[in-house]
Amino acid sequence: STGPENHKFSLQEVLDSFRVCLSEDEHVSLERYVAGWRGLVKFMNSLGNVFTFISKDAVSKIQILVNFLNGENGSHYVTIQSMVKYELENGLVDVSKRGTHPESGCRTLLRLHRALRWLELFLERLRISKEDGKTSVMCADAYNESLSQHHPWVIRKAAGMAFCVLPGRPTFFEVMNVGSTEKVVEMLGEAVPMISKVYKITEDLYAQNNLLELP
Ligand code: 1Q0
Repeated sequence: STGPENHKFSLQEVLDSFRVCLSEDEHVSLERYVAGWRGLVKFMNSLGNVFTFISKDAVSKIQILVNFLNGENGSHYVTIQSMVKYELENGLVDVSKRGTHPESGCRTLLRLHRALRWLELFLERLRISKEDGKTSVMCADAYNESLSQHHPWVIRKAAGMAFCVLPGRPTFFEVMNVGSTEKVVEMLGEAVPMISKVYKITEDLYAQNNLLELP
């Protein structure tokens, strides 16, 4: 078989999950979105133990969403759009302060959504970087421009420390398992706009429903 378990992990496949999670009418498949995140976590863990504190939180968020998908109301969780509609119409979201629904699908996905913006910014920096580019700087800049605004000081501090021990650009490109530098750059050139599109659709949906500050 040619299942993903049976060949060496490639970032290309992971980023493809974000491509195929969009339907023609711009609905976002939750299952595929989650699959994309699973792959990213796998990639992250292959970078070393220091990064598991970061991936742990992503893993638990993924699990919350998988439980909804596999639960008795799973049919309402097929797309991000249907999830938002279902949870809002049924009062399943804590909208202003944490209460009876501290782990709604909407607030859980929002955390991953914010992290997706970091990924978009980071990958774009990586794409345009020169041979001597520092991944730690690219990563930190992308983080400061996005996700950090939602994190308390102590997490920002810990993230900053993790960035410092990131492997260099050559190792990164190698772990991605896409091929030559030119191939990587080409792959990123296709992947980044895809991620950006998924991000934008989710952002607009959340903005329309006043969900961007969910506790
Ligand atoms: C490769 C280096 C990765 C650097 C990623 C930046 C992440 C910053 C630090 C995140 C710390 C997470 C600790 C927990 C935070 C939570 O408090 C927070 C809010 O949740 P809650 O329930 O408390 O309200 N959670 C989050 O903000 C979610 C954060 C998830 C971050 C997951 C990032 C995983 C990214 C993996 C992609 C790595 C692959 C890069 C591929 C590059 C290809 C060359």
